[in-house]
Amino acid sequence: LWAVLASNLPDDKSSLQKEFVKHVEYTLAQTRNEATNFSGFQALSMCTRDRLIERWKDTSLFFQQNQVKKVNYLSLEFLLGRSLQNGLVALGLDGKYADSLMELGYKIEDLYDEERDAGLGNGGLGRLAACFMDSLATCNLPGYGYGLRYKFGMFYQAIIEGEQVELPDYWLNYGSPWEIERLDVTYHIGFCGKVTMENGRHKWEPSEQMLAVAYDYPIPGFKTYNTVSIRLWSSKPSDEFNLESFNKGDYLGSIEEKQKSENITAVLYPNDNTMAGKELRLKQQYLFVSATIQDIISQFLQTGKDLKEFSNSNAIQLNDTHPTLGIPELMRILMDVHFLTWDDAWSITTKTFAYTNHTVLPEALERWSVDLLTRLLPRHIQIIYEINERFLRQVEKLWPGDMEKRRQLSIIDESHGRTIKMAFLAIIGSQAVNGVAELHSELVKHSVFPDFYSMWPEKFQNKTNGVTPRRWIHQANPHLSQLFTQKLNSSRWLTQLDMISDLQRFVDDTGFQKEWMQIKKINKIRLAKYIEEHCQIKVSADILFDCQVKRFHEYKRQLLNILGVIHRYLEMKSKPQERKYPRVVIFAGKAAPGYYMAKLIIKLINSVANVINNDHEVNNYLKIVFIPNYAVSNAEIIIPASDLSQHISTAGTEASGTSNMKFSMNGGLIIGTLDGANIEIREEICKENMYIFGAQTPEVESIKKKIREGTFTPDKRWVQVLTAIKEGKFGNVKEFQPIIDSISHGNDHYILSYDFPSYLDIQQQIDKDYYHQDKSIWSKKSIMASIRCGKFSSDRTIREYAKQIWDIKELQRPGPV
Ligand code: DL6
Repeated sequence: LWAVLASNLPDDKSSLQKEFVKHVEYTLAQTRNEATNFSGFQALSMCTRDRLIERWKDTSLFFQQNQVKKVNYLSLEFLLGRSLQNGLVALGLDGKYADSLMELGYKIEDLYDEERDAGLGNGGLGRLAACFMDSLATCNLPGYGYGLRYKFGMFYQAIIEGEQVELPDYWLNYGSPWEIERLDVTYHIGFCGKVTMENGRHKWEPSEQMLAVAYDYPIPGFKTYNTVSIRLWSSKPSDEFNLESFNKGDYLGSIEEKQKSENITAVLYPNDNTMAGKELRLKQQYLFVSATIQDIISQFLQTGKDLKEFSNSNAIQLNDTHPTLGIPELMRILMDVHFLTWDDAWSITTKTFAYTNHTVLPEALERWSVDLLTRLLPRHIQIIYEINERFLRQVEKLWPGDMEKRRQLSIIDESHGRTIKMAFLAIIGSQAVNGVAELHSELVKHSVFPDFYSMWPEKFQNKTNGVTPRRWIHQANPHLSQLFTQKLNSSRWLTQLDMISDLQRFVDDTGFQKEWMQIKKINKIRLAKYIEEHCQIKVSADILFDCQVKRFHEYKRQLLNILGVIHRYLEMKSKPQERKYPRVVIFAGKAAPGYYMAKLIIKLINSVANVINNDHEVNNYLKIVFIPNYAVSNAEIIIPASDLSQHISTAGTEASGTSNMKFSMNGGLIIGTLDGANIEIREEICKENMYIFGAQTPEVESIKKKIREGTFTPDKRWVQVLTAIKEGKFGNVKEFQPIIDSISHGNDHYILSYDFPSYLDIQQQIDKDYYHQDKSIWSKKSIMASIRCGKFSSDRTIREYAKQIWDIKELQRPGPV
């Protein structure tokens, strides 16, 4: 009877409408007259969720029954964006629901627009995790995501008088239709207290206790029944704790304590490529890994297998070092709770974990103070010391008597206060370490961790990033998706992106080129409308759209871009004949709230925009737009509309970049340095279809030295631009002095002054190509940039991880029976 009752939901029009109305009337308790677009969104989401839950439960059961090895992807960030359209597309019901709801008076796009982004991440690292979950599901790979359910996601960025203002993102204000609260899945998390010995074993008695509660988010695969999930933890006071305080008669005190524990998962730290070093962040990290490891072990034990088999059933991937405490936590549980020996526990641990490095910037490499760790996690610090001691014995064998090596390789850094180097712990405790693009992985081996590489060359790998074509082409650029499907006579390209290279046969076809550019125009009109609504600036869709949208960081060099804009402006002002290549330069991105220089660069951009956009002599030829609150949902509008996008980091600083892949797939040409994945994109799409400039990685150090020593003479165009700022042409000179200082007097750490001339030269070439009377020149480049990007699907990346790191196999749950 149960099987019949629980059988699959029908999807004829009348059933879809009934389900929808049922959710409006009963779940939301609204009448037809009360229902707004927002309630329409909620009801449709719940219809979608019901169907996803069905698939997700079936998939989990199928994986369990088949006793497959699975990967557990641990990430403090998942930048999911919106889920409704994605869910409906995966179910193949987007079209059917659009028709069904039309009859009920709803336009499905309006409902999509009601959804708040789930912004549980800062930038590339968090969005990569979201793309990976999509690919795991689509490639039928057994994978589970684990993360934290922040109540406040990435802050909302407003621009007020040119400055970034941060506002809270209370994305759960109206609840999330996607989450399934699992009040039955909770784990105890301890902090502080003491460690005693009992029967020769360590016993940790924490003095602070709380609970982590699970919230599950289904993630559907595309063109497969498989549906995986992300389990996010939320902190909650533990019952014992409240009772104890209550018994002491301290009622209000106990409520305060309750709030303290709820605070742990309250907010996402808004730092990208820098670490905050706050106690609360360390507590987040530990709560996260402790709940996750307990959960993985508990599921494993349900299979009845011996813990020694653990690593045959589980791989654990660390998305950067943020979840590295998982290593001592697994050791602790294996030894102190399940009484395994050190050697057995260590053998399991080092076969299970793998670590992805996402940055070479020293300020982003995590270190935690030994004092703080000792106080919060007294048992873990013991385990870390022991790991370090045993590791240093290996170092001693390889470099006998070399105290300097011992100091350099120790997990404990004694140089400025005692700190734990989390990357060292991650490398020592993992079976594989990978970078995220070829150049980056080489730097990881040879510049960042050379001694570890010499000890364990076989551990080090490369896994070039990728992005999901379902969201970044099909959903964001429906016209392009249609064109691909029509010309390839199949939609299989959505799961085999390499197939789009077949379209190369159309590259010289003028009809195809026209259709291609028409699609670009439609997307530009959509973006122009968005800009008018959000920035009150009118832009023409007939001119070149040049975008730099990403987090604000000095190494990403938005400053180089705006200095280039100033140069363009000065030229147009002094030479009217230069007013011939119209362009709109679009910026978007957030700066970490405490990153003074990044925020000042945002201010400079807006000040320059203010001057140029109001200058009637030139503003038909040059406009600057700063789109506030860059997030996944507006990236889906910006990216398909770009003619040109800028990925101009100092060579050797950007680990990979992923928006470069998204722009290129959507036919936007790249102006970039030979950095991160730009290099591999160029290899794929050919050098004539990309605008490369600037110093290359091996030269950078000597250029920096010349700049420092004052032996480098900057180009005169550079001097002119700086002079214009110093003369106050773009607002308060004093205000922008720190920016000037950061790139003058030998201070130019990111070598902007060196790269500036080649940047301007290549920009001139771009103007000529874009506005060439032979329009096919640009169209061909745009087509090639897109159709040669098959490699950059996250399906390719995830299959490489599956095979070369996790050793997991595809397993597809057959459709409904
Ligand atoms: O791997 C994803 C993404 C890369 O594409 C970017 O190049 C890189 O900057 C970013 N790294 C971080 C590092 N954060 N921490 N820690 O976000 O990763």
